[in-house]
Amino acid sequence: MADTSTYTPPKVWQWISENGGKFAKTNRPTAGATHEKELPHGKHPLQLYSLATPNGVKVTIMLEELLALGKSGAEYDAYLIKIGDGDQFGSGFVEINPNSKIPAMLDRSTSPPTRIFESGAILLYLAEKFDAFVPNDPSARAECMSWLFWQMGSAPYLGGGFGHFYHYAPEKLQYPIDRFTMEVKRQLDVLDKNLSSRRYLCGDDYNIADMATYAWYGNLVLNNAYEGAEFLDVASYKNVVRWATEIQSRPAVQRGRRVNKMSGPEELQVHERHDASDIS
Ligand SMILES: N[C@@H](CCC(=O)N[C@@H](CS)C(=O)NCC(=O)O)C(=O)O
Repeated sequence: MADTSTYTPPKVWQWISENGGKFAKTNRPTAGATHEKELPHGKHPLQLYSLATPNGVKVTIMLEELLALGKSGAEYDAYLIKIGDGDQFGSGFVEINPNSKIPAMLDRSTSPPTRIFESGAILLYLAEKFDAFVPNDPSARAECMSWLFWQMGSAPYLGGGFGHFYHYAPEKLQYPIDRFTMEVKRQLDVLDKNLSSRRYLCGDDYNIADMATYAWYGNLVLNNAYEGAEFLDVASYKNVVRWATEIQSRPAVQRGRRVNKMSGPEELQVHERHDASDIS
């Protein structure tokens, strides 16, 4: 039986800043900087300001894959943005991402420097800049863009929907848990059916759509995100598990997952990255 507790919305919504939820200290209904704070810069062309969440690791995986291909222009400095402490609302960060979310990047090899926010936009910017991990043929590129944008549109149902209500919310409510579990299982089935006849999301070649989707759905089926593996029966999506296992075994993926990491085994955490030797 569905949860029947009800809430009658007031005429005009009011912000209750301390609602006890996990993100109560950082979530707010307004945009813009809350404090002055300049961002640091290192010596490399690319400056990344991020954290090793699924949206963050997409970009560090791509940078490590580019470096593994020998693209030395992809050398980068990665700085930690502690979103739990509100670093995303500092004035320097808001200048490069007015949306106050990680990841954000600054390319200082252009004049003036180019700012890029939104993980999908960063992946595409890097793929185009280095002519790698995105197909050039128009039809193949369209397929890659379709899966990349599928990921960008779908993952908020997984993280903001399922993850939030199943794992983080202060109360377990059946209606939103059912709603988002059904959607996430449908998404896993979309991936599983596509991967039943393809090695990677778009066919034989690994590209930015795989990196982006692995960071969310690969992590979900292999690493038990939101402690939801059993609840979602992730093992039954066998093609997704096979695809994610192959991607996770790539050395560049292993390295990318460690950059800006603040949780898990301490020996795997690389809070800032300025040189290949930082990820030993
Ligand atoms: N669509 C954005 C989403 C980025 C996003 O939601 N980032 C989260 C961490 S995964 C964040 O910075 N949250 C901090 C906040 O909401 O204040 C992207 O893909 O870059």
